[in-house]
Amino acid sequence: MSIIILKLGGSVITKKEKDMLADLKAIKRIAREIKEAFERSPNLKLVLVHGGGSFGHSIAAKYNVHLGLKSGNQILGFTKTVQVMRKLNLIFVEELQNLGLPAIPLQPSAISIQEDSKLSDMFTKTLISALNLGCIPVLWGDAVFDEKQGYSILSGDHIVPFLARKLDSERVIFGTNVDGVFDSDPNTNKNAKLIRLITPSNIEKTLRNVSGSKTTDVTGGMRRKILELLPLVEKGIQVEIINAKKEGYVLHSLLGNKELGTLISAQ
Ligand code: IP8
Repeated sequence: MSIIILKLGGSVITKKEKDMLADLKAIKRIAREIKEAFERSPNLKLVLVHGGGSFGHSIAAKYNVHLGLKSGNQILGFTKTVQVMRKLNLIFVEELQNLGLPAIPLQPSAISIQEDSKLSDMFTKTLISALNLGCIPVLWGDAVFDEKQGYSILSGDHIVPFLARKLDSERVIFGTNVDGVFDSDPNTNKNAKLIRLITPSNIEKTLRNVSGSKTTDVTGGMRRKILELLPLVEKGIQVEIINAKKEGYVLHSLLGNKELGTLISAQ
């Protein structure tokens, strides 16, 4: 069975109105949905990746971690960013384990290296061993070592395409706080329509209207996400963007329903 990579956005598992506030209710519900997905589909092979939300992004922005090392006293900011992301991961993994799911954290900053903010390598043998053992590897957007800049931010959105290629996965699912990709900004246009299917033929028109993130987000937003997913789609990997804030969406998406949000596909 093919591996599914599910990214849960920071906006889904944290509350953005305050620094370092986990959305425990959402985390517990998503953990229950993942548990049910495994009960109903025991051969599921799942890799989880989560974002930074109000944990990683605010501290990274405070210390300009995304710009790399400019002066010595910023190194503390780098290490603090790693640490707050470990805290968020701890909360998430604990909830998964509480339900009996063998989730295992794999700290991206310990297994990855970047070059000019671009992920150049990740040691994935541990991840593959974890999957073969029946574990659920959990990775996250992190501050990581960078051969050019000293350190930089590795977004969970970058981890997903890297792993999808390396693990030969067929499906990647982005659980976000919006229903999918819209033809215009739904925050300002109440007639904005959800685009159900994006293919290489309508991608350019779609991107013209898709905006970036409105909150403190040092790694981009929807536009960048879609752009980075294109090469994956061209390789035949199906990408889905769903609203993970909506009850049951993570469950049904994991069980194979591809009509919950926006599907980006080669055909
Ligand atoms: O929320 C960024 O990860 P993302 C993580 O997946 C940090 O883009 C440390 C800002």
